[in-house]
Amino acid sequence: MSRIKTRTLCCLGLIIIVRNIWAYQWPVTGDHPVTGTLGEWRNTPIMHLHEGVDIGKGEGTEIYPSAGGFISNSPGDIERYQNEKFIRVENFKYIHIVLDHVLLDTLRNQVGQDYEVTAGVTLLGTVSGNHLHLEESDGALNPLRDRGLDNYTDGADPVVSSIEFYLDFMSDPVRESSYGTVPAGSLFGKLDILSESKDAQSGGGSDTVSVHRMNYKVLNSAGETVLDSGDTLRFDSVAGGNISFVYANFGSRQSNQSLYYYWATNTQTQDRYWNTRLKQGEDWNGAVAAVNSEAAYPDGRYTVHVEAYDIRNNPAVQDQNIIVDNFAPYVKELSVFQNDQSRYNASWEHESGEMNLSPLEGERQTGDIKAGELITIRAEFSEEMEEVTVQVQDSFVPMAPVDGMENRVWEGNCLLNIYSLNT
Ligand SMILES: [Ca+2]
Ligand SMILES: [Ca+2]
Ligand SMILES: [Ca+2]
Repeated sequence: MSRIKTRTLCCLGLIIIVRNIWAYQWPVTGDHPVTGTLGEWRNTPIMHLHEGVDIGKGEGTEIYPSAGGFISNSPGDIERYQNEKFIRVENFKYIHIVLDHVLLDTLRNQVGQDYEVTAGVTLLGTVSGNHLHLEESDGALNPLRDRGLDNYTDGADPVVSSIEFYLDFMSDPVRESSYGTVPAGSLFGKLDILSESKDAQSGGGSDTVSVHRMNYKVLNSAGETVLDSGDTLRFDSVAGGNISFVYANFGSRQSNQSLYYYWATNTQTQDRYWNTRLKQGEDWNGAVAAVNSEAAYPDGRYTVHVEAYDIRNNPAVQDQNIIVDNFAPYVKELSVFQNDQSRYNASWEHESGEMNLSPLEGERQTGDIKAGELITIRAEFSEEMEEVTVQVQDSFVPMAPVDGMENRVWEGNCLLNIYSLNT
């Protein structure tokens, strides 16, 4: 027993040590407000995803290495780096700084030699503007992650402020934007979901930074989740990311450094879409359905739910009610009753993969329909109907839904004058 106890304690001790080693200190002392996060829209000098974290400290703030190691600027390029205002220590890059004179002289005198700095001790320089940009592995790592910058906290929630739909044309944002938004009341085909969203940072940081991740869900009218995208956008890294897949950049949906229109349907590296016409059981870019009965999202009412999170998992959600309408409705079954007895019944279904209607086996015509007496007509449709018109002889039969909120089964009564009924 005592041996097992001792080993468990050793393991716990090891875990604590590893955590401390993996976190690294902030490159500035005192408070460290975050004013920019990984993955934000930038156009300086060209459009790209923000590759680091901005720490909002004013001009003259001293900068020390977050982690020790060797300065990895090429020594012969020190003058150039001084002009471009950055220094690289191992895989960390400190940008927008005035290099320290002592450090600069040392580097000039040691051209061709490795120069080692100590975390939190060696003065690298001072902030040249209103913030320090800290980059880790050229944007392949997020410094705000667990075991990144030590004791990073953020209690301010992100927000998702809009959900819009656009027709998707693969890798062609110009064509997407030229069609404008698609009304949520009649969505069809392949769609892109565009969502304005942003995060805020507590501790004196900016209230217009990028969210850390985003996903979308589609819920049917019963509230069941019929599509869960998982994280589409996620800024653990921006290496290899394509900014055109992440942000909208057109007309009234022009993203900028503090306004973010995210394509929630895309990933950083893939232009995707939500195919509202997808066949059941297919991947997102698989085969399409020909009829409602084989569709993953049969025509009807749904709710699209966009979720965004910051890197501390503070959430934001927004719902948008929509109607999906990819298929023309058809009559699945028609019945005629008189005196509570079935007098006529016929039903149809689409032939698999085709749009032809075929009578089902067992179509039958039963009994006589008597003139001069009321008949009840019941029609069941392949999907929810807004309005149904039935004409018998020269008059219209008032029809009303009889299946609650479903609006698929409609009934109406009329008086039959002539001994015949054509359907
Ligand atoms: Ca936040
Ligand atoms: Ca897309
Ligand atoms: Ca329809």
